[in-house]
Amino acid sequence: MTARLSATSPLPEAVTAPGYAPQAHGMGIVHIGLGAFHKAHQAAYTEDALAAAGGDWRIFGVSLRSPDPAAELTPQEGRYTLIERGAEGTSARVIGAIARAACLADARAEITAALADPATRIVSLTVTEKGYGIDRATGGIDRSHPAIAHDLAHPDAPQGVAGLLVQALAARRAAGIPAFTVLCCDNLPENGPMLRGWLTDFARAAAPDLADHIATEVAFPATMVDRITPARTDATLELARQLTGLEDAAAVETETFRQWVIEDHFPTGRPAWEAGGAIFAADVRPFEDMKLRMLNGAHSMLAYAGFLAGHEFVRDVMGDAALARLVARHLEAAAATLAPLDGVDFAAYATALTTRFANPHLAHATYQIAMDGTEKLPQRILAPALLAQAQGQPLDAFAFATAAWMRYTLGRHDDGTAYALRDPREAMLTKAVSGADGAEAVAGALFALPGLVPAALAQDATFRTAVITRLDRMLRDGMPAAIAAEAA
Ligand code: CS2
Repeated sequence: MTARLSATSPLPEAVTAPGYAPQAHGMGIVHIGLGAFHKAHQAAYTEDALAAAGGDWRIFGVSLRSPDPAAELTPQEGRYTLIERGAEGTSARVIGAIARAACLADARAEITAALADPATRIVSLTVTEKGYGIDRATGGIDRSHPAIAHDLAHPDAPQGVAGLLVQALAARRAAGIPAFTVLCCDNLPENGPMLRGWLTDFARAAAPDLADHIATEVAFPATMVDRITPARTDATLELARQLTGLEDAAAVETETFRQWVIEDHFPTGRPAWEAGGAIFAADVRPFEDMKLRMLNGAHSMLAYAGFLAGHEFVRDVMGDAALARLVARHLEAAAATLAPLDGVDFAAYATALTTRFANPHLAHATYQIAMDGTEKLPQRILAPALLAQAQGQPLDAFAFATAAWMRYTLGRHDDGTAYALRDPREAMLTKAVSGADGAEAVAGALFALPGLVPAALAQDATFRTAVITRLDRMLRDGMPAAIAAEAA
């Protein structure tokens, strides 16, 4: 029987072990959202920071709902194999930065205590766009979000990010302990300031005394995070077994590329993340815009079009010449909406993205990226479309991406096979399009949904026509033909 990975496992020479003694370092970060992306990104940077500069910065990884991450990591004393895959080959390292892992439902008292502990100086977050409960129209809380509704009603037993943070910040303030820094690592525009406004709004409703403290004294540095990390599959675990000779239930596969741009505002200190290549910038927004509109925007477009054209993985999309041309067109259109950024060549960034998307070793499912469209479209597709419209630039790429998403909301392939939308607003979408017959009716129903497509686009005849014409082609001729016509 193969032995299970642990802190004392001997590792083959080709596998990199932690370059420091993990147990000699205390915890300084509570991370909420213990998924593959955190393990491939922030934990890897923290690993490099610990090896280069030390400090009590190990991570307490928390999942809000799923017991799986802790069940996988705990028997391995937090260790896991990070498999990095690029054209240049595959390499593996064992990460020691996660000291402890727990699920809120099983370890509430311990998690609450860690959040209130003076040793915890940073609370970082990767709960995905839909995890917070942000009303995008106002930037405040969405009271219909299940976690927000629950936490307002049960402030002493919160289940969501807002309730946990406010409870912990209140306890720290009452005990005279400085607030931790809140570090949002999700793909949201201006994620730091956005989170500050949102949490302040929650506090106004749940703990009014705390609202000013959050608005003015708690640090919310903005970040741009990037590393393409597909969901783990059995193949990942098998690869980890081959590379390490060990059983590892928590292994993660990712690309070799990684990027992290962070606003350097950490009043209670931070790890030396620059040791891992993190860039500290005074203004993260231009990097965030570039990444959201180019990488994530192209990702969403190719996910809807690719999934409906029968491409399972992003690398298959890049092997479809017509669709690859549309990816290039999308990247160019998105880049045209950006203000120039010193030292960054958007054309070179676009070329690098096409190489990353084509990575033959990454099985990144189009269906995975297609998830949660209503949470992703605003910053990825609709915001740049608005800018392109205002600047008199062509809208074709954005109209095609919007039409592909609309086609996806119908929940069935051209041959009638059904699939789940996997969107927090699935019920609303399904209701809107049910009974809508033809492109004009479907687009009309989706354009009319509250709080999704900005009025300036939804009511613009040029954009509407551009979307409807494309959706009509997708519905009549099928996605492959629509792609071919678009790329011609
Ligand atoms: C993807 C992102 O699933 C998605 O929506 O666009 O997860 C993407 O892979 C990352 O942002 C890359 O850094």
